[in-house]
Amino acid sequence: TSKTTTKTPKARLSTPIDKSIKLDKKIIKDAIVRHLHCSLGTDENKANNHAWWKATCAAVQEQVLEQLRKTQKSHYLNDTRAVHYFSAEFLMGRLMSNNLHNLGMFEQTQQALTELGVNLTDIMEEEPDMALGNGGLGRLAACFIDSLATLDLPAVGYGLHYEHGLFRQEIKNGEQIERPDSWRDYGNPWEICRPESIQEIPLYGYVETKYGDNGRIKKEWHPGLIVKGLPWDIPVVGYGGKTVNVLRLWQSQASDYFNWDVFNAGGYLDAQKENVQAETISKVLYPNDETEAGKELRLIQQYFFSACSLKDIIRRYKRAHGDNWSRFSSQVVIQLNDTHPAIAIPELMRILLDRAELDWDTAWAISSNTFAYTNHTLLPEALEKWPARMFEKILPRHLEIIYEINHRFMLEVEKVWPGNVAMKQKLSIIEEGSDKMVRMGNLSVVGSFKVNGVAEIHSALVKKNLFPEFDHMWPGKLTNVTNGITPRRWLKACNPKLSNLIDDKIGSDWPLDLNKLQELANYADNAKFQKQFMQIKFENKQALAIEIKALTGIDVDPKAIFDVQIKRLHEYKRQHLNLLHIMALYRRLLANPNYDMHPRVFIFGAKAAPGYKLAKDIIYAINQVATRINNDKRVNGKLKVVFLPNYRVSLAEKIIPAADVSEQISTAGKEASGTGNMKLSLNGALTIGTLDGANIEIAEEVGDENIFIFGLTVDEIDALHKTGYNPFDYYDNNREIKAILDWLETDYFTPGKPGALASLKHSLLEGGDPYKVLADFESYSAAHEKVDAAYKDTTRWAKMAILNSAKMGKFTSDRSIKDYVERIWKLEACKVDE
Ligand code: IMP
Ligand code: B1N
Repeated sequence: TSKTTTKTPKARLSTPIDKSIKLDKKIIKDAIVRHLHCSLGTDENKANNHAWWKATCAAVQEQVLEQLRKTQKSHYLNDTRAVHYFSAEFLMGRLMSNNLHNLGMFEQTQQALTELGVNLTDIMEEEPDMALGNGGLGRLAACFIDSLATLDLPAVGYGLHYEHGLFRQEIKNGEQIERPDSWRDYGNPWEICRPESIQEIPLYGYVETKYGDNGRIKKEWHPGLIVKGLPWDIPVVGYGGKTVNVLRLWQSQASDYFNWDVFNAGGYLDAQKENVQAETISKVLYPNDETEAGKELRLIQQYFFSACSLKDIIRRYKRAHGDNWSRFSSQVVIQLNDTHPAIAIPELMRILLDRAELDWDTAWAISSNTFAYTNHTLLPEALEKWPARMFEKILPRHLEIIYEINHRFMLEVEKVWPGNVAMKQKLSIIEEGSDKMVRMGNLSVVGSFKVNGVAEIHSALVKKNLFPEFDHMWPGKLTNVTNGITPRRWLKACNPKLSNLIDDKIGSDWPLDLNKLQELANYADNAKFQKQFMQIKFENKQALAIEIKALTGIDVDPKAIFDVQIKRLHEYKRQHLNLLHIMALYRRLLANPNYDMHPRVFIFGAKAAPGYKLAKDIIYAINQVATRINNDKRVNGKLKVVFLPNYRVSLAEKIIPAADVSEQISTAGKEASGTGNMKLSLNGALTIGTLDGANIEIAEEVGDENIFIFGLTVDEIDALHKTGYNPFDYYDNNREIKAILDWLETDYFTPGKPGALASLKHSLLEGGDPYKVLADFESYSAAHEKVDAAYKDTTRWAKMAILNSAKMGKFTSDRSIKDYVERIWKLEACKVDE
């Protein structure tokens, strides 16, 4: 089933790096020293790594800002249509290495620093990760803005300037502890504060109904609180260093506006309370990946950044087009990254109706041609619903507008299904019940001109299961754009040795045209190339082994198979399936010391949402099992288990180049796409995975012989539901499963604390095993035996690994962005002049 074709792009590729902007190392060296002296007030002798890092950032930022200025001028003069990517999360990670590579000045900077007696790799470790996201959804946004700039597309990312990003994870006695992330404690050299573009955002209050002279009803919202939105701009450097777009993140601040009365009446402290409330809005990122907490502050965050961003867009539009709204939706497209910014739909309607005083139909035509919506999950607990009462309190005018949108939508439903009350209940934006709820997914579909899922199978399930009636009402509105990753960060920057080998073999333009990697397939059987490829993998494993030792004290052998599962901890991702299999291997080794297996190191990285009990129990279980196995001489070094604390983008960049095996083992139908799967395969790891999300498309690209697929399919799981799934069938009939689950109840892994791991067993038996872990266990175990056999055949493994790298062309985020441009955004590239 291997296929290699990919459509020709519509958006033009940037020209390869222009030599003229490559700076020579003397200039870079002078700039770094100048910043050390003049910006940081230190010198070459006194400076520590942190100061060197800051001075180097400042030197790089000079180049970045020059290109930013040129880009903005060019977009302004050409009055370009632009995409505005609205996302509550941008998981940027570190920017130094990326910016240096994209500007084409990595080597020169490295040399300049070497001459100054400084190691670039060391000082890059000083940069805190910009962790303003939970996982895949936030990192996807970061890859997308990289590709947008690389393809010279006019684009702005809009989001929240959280003071604290995703919590820092510590492991104490095997358990996760959350610590605040303070990424800006010593300042962020990449961001620029723009007080000249502050916005004011109303909240709470009531709506007054007035009658205009023409007898028309006018609505006026009298807010109870106004907060300020202060924008911070992070330059986004495209590969080749020509286009530099911005990521604009909003910080909330108290507005002195409303508090004067209280203040003058002697209520200084009361006035301060409101300040605290206003400044709380952008304080902290909600750490729940794929579960909705339903908290008031979260809705306020969503409205705050959506409203600031819309005002910013409208200000820019009006500068070019005045009060003429007719061209708005041809100049502006807004992509909603899941429903988190969906409140922007009624907000734009409010501005058009109450401020611009347009009639409903005109306003709706503009609004519904402006928004497009990406769905990222089918999990019911992640589908956002807000109590109408909460809405009424915080955003009373928006609730009125939503009711009106729904009323008109219900008339459409009546036309398609006359007299069908059940259908109206099902499709309504308002869920009826004792507590009325606003369904943000339904609002997003009704208010957008396109809706997309993030991998073929996911988009098919969105059509078939989540929104089938919408697909019937508006054929063609629902579509697919398969996710992608930026090969600049996820191969060129994070795996320099492999990148150099690839450059030598096929030339250096693959970062802009990832299908070129296909040429590596010609060397898949070449013994010399295999040796070079596997030698680099080995050296990357040596480097990771040193990191593992430093972080956990555990010794691992780089000759073992490095088998990694790195992703948020969630039952549907089934880290516990991996753990049960590890326990099975351990048991087999204890029963038979000669059990034939190549030594394996299982490596985990995962954060659990702080309130997700079972997820935290699984982290604890992994750590306890790890401790027992790692200290058991009887396994004879054949088995090691490592849990790396505080998994984040910068740690991923170290693990991925060193991985042999990539665990992508979600229950079929649950992982919308996955993007870690693409990163690992691109770096030559072989996937053991289910037919879920983008794994299916990865299998299509690499061919069935170069991937280890196991487990139930979506259809088989549906069938199992119909016949009735009973996990006890597996417990009673499979002696290995029974022994492992019973083992969890003893104190074997938790000395003195029997039952400390019992919650896991209970969720898999009495709990009904909602994610079919036991049903897939045997097939998973069999697939691992195939992995072992394949690894022992070093030639075969090398060939498979090379072919994985070679066949990942489809999964560049440049292709995803080109798909968005063609199917949804209809944008044109805009070259930046010299
Ligand atoms: P923003 O519009 O708030 O993002 O601020 C930057 C803006 O400055 C650009 O988007 C342009 O609209 C504007 N700008 C940049 N260069 C020029 C110029 O040469 N003439 C007029 N406006 C410019
Ligand atoms: O989005 C990624 C996909 O590759 C993953 O498969 C998918 O799980 C992930 C609420 C989410 N879906 N939904 C979320 C995150 C935070 C939150 O508060 C939902 N994340 C995904 C990119 O498409």
